[in-house]
Amino acid sequence: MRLLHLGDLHIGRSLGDFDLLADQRYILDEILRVVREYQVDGVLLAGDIYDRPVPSEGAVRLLDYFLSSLSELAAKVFIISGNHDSDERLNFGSRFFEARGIFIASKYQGELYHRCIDGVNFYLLPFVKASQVKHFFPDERIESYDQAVKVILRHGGVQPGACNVLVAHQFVAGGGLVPELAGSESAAVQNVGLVEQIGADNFADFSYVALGHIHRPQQVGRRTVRYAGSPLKYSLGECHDAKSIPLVTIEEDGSTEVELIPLKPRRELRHLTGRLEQILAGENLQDTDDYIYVTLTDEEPRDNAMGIIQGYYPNTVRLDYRNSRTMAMEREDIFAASELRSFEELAGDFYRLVYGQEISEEEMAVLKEIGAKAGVTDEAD
Ligand SMILES: [Mn+2]
Repeated sequence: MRLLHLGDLHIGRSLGDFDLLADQRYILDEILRVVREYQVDGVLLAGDIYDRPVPSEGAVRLLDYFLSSLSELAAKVFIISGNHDSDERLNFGSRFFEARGIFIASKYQGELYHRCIDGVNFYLLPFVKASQVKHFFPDERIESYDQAVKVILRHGGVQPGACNVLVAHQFVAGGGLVPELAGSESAAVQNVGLVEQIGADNFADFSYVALGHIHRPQQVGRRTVRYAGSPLKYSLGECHDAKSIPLVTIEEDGSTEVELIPLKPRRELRHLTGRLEQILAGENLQDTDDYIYVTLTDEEPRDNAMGIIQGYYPNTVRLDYRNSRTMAMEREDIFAASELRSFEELAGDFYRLVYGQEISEEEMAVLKEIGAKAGVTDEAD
């Protein structure tokens, strides 16, 4: 059986002020081409289907187009919800869609979703938090996400030695290694704590584990436990990443091959650094339709720099400066002299840095109260 693993489509996402729907339509057409060319039997969608719980009309239309096209190609589709999806909305029509080979598990309700198709067991685990799972197993000790997933799998009826595939949307760390983030994941993912991490050791009984949540394509521990990554670059941090989708071939004995199919976007995402004249010099102008982040190294701010650059690169997303002034600001670590400064001064500096204005007396009072409770202010404060 041949499966294609996709994660984190985030349909409806934008890049700065630019709507990415046309780029997403393009990349989904590329994926449909792969499905056709390799005669893919099933497509695994590992959560964060939409970018938002309430997707735009255009986003709904695009997912409708993608699912209808997959159905016409007779590919089965397995969908779970991610933390960006609304479980109720994604569940719409799921009982009808099943008759057409589209399987949706958007909400964990005490039982691991399981379907056996052509001898392969598909287990679909939508995004879960420990607190949600606890509710179904009052007698089990569930304090971390790892314990939650262990309990779900233990009660899930997974048969060791059978041909098992799991689709999940969680933060999985393998053998002490934490996955590399792409930078476009939500803040909650970027600040994930130990409590939210799940060990890859949970997956010993699975031939393949299709993960979503992290946007950089990578394996976790072994080759057959993977994050597909988002199919498009959704942040500057990804501009040097190579996007791909895993094509997974599972033999009857459960042995698994993974081949990464490279994805080419409609427009690349690039980062240009230099003085305004260098960036716009004729010999440097190329692929002007790409999405561009610009870092100007000019010492003085340039009038209407964004407007000028967009005259050449209409899809310029963002502009910032890197010169002796910005570097001096970076060097000036406000905590460097923290020993010599009061809590009030440090808090005031931090507030100014983040909000660009002075902290109010009320806010300072609240901060000092919290500081005192946490034991970071001295008695005099
Ligand atoms: Mn995501």
